[in-house]
Order: sequence, then C-alpha cells, then structure tokens
Amino acid sequence: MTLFEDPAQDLALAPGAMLLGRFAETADSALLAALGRIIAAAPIRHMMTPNGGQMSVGMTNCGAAGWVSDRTGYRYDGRDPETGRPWPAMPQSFADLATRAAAAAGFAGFVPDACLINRYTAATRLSLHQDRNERDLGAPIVSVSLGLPAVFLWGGLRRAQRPRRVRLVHGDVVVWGGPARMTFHGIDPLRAADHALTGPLRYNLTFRRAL
Ligand code: MD6
Ligand code: FE
Repeated sequence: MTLFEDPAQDLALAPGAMLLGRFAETADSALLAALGRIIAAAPIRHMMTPNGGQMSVGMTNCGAAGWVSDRTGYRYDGRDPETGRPWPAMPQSFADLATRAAAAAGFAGFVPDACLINRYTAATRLSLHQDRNERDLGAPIVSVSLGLPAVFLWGGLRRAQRPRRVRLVHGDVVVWGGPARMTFHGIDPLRAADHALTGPLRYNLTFRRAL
C-alpha cells in the first residue's frame, strides 16, 4: 500500500446495505480476464430506453438472464437480443465472489442467476433509479466496482430524498437487500482519468437473483 492510498474501509450505508472496501481487489485480474471473454461474446452496447433515448452507460450481461431495455420497457431475457443467442455463462469466479460478498454483508446463501455489466467512460452517468425488475426482491444485489473511481449516489426509498455521495474505488463491493433493497441510487458523471488496469474505463458488475 502506498502512503497516498486510502485504507480499505467497510461502511454501513443503511440497515441492509453495506460497502465492503476493496473486497474484490485480490480477484481483480481474474475478474477482468473473465470480463474480457464475456465482452468478446456479447459486446457492450448502448440500449434504448422506453422514452426513445439512448443510455450513456454501455451494457452487456452474463448468466441465465440478462437485463435489457428497449422501446417496450425493461425486462430480463435469457437471450441477447443483438445475437439471438443465450448470454455467456456466468464465470465461477464471478458467482463465487458474489456469494462471498453477500455472506460477508449478512446475506448467506446468495446464488446469483444474472450479472449486469455496466461500462462507463468519461462523463457517463446513471440517473437515480430503483432496481425493481427482479422477480425475487427478497434476494440482495451485489455490486462490484472495477477500474476508475466513481461517485455513487445513495438516496432513500423515495425519489425526492436527497442522495448522499459515496466514493467507490477499484475493488469496492456494495451489497444491499432487505429493508434497503428498493433504495434509489445512481452514479455521477464519471471523471476522466487513467486506471492501471482499465485505462479510461469503469466497470460495474451487479449480481442479482432475477428469475
Ligand atoms: C453502478 N449500479 O455502480 C451502478 N444497482 O455503476 C447500480 O445501478 C446498482 O450498484 C443496484 C444495486 C447495486 C448497484
Ligand atoms: Fe441499479
């Protein structure tokens, strides 16, 4: 660790929600190698929103189901609409990390069936939203940050509640479920920088129980 790095710290965001500081750091090269294979099979794309806009976040998926957005709305689909093929299988390294992180945050027995991959470049943002398309809202979501840092917006259960700003760095994992499961959240516009492993990019992996 260098003198200028923040020490890894866990942070309780709310009942049911926890930031595990740099929990995924030791697995980073395995995760990024697996991510490269997924993106080769199911390229990052900018999905259309139901309002006809295009998302600035680039996305793809792995696992039994993938999150998709188009003019008809949001849903989980077993196939990549761009290729008609099933999404790439979820690598064991992904599933294992998600299960371990969920357990560390108090959600034992979490087995994800979907992983949404978000890719951010400079100025890319994700506006405040709830994750509500999963069938099993009893399961938590596990979110892994890789590459450039970002400012995470952590709101409340109502959209109007002013969000708190939390910095997420490479390897950070946020787990939330239970009473926090429907919290509004988002990502501020990404600041341009250069990361040793991902260059100009931030990736976020969110593991869910969707089916
Ligand atoms: C991101 N994350 O960190 C965006 N959603 O890039 C999310 O939208 C998200 O981190 C549900 C649960 C965890 C998340
Ligand atoms: Fe989300």
